[in-house]
Amino acid sequence: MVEEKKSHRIHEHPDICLISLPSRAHSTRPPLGLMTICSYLEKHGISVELIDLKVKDLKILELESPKARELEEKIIEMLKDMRPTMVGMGTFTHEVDYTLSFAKRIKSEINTTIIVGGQHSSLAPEDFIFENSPIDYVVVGEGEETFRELTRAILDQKQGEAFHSIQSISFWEKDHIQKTLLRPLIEPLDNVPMPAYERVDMSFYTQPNPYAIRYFPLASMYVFASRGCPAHCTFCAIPSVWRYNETKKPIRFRSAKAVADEVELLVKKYNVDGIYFYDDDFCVWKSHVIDICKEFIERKIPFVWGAETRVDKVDEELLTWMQKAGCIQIDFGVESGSQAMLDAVNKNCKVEKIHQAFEICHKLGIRTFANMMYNLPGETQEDVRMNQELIAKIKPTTVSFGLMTPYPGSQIYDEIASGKEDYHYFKEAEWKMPTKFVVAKHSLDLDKLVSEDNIRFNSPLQQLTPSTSMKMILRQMARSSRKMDYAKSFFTLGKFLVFDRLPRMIAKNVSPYSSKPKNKEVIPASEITATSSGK
Ligand code: B12
Ligand code: SF4
Repeated sequence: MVEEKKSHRIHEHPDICLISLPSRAHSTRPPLGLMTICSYLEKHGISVELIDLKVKDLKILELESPKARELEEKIIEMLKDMRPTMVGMGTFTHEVDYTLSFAKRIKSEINTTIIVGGQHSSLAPEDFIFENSPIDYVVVGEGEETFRELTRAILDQKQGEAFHSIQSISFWEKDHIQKTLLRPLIEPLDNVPMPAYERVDMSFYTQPNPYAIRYFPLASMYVFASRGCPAHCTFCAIPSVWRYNETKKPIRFRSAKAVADEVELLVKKYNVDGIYFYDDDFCVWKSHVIDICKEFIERKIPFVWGAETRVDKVDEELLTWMQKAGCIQIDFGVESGSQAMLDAVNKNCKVEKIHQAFEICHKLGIRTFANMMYNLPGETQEDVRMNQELIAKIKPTTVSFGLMTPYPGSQIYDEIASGKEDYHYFKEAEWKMPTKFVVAKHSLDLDKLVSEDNIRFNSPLQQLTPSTSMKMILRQMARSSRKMDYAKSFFTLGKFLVFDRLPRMIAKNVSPYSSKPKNKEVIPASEITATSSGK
């Protein structure tokens, strides 16, 4: 079951070993943060290994499960063999306890310096840095440059004061946590190299899967063309993620050339047919998006792509360029059909804009994905009705209803959650909405509402409706070198639909939030219906 990445070890005793946690072993999305750090450090002469074990299973790995333990053992064995000077890990909020206990284990098995970075540690370094913590340093915010300086100082065996001058780190000193000044964000963004694709199992990540360009199993990869988002939706943690740094610049862009170079590499070297632009909002800067499209068209790169954006960021001119350049699907963060709810979460967008964006996409034949949310602050039954009415009118190819979950880093979390004692609520495998996170005013059963609306407004026929996008996808598959992979993946997907999805639809249980039978492996919510809050 445990699949080791195919690439051979490059360094005997690397300066640093980056570890992707076992909870991500099933994920078909690569650890882009770790991969980018890996290329950045290597570019600056620091030797890096990356452990990213995979399991060929669409089901989530619970951190305490035997399979996750098996992976953990394997990682420990690899570390013992490798003996790196430092170990680095990234963490999500629900992984705090696990990261601490895993770090303790690593410390006792191989005495090494342990560094964590990523979303949660940037938000609350004190969760990792305390007296006798197994974690030595936290890297706050954007990791590349800070990590480079930190590892260099450790390798050069610098002491005490030297660490005070490294910006954006936290560590324990005598009897308190020391937090250094925050550093500016990296500019221009092209100074950050491409992720180290050669260090992960690309045959695993590029196998056709229906989660990138959603619900069409293409051999795909994820690419970022920018970092950040200028909006301030109150349920979203993204604005905080890149603002941990001193230059609180809301968004930075890669050049059109750098984006096209990365896409070209993925298409030519890894036979990828689809790219999903994982930017928080791909269309913030219209003329830049058009430049990117022109670059794709001029280079005649044979691929199709999808991206996430807001309804108020697109118009017919932009969408026409995007389609010409291969865009087949747009994921919109619609959230709600009620103006009052959009205002309540500071979406800063008018309902009319939703109608306009979907009309243009329909006119051009571009597939659409609408992310909708229930459980918005003060939501009434009338708001619920308005959501349903909106979806019936705008007719997206796919709609995903989710429940607003207030993640740390979001404004709503600050208003209603208490801190550490709430972290376990974010465990992906449990998906139980605690009463304290219910901010809707009505007393409808939220699990049931989400389940029923996901069934009611999604039909397989919608997916197969002929459109320009559909033609483009089929043409891409026809010219692909992966035809056999596609045949196999349709069979696997068919099996999943018949034996898993269909029975759950009949049982009216496609809500990621409804209780799951114990001891049964669970398909991750992010894989079934990507909630808007997980954007
Ligand atoms: C891709 C993605 C995922 C992928 C992760 C794939 C993977 N293998 O890593 C998937 C789909 C699995 C995922 C799942 C979830 N995600 Co997510 N995800 C993202 C997304 C869109 C992009 C992350 C990314 O690749 N960024 C690009 C890289 C370059 O940036 P980065 O990862 O942040 O890394 C940088 C720094 O953080 C730091 N860094 C990161 N790791 C490390 C490690 C070390 C040692 C160091 C020094 C530095 C460092 O340096 C990196 C380079 O600068 C972000 C939004 C965003 N724009 O960041 C949300 C985001 C990170 N996700 C979020 C959430 C909430 C989740 C889920 C909990 C949602 C859910 N309910 O399912 C789950 C958690 C699942 C799990 N078991 O881990 C939140 C985090 C909020 C929080 N407070 O924790 C975000 C911010 C989105 C949001 N809603 O606000 N996610
Ligand atoms: S929900 Fe989307 S638009 Fe709003 S802040 Fe988050 S990423 Fe930006």
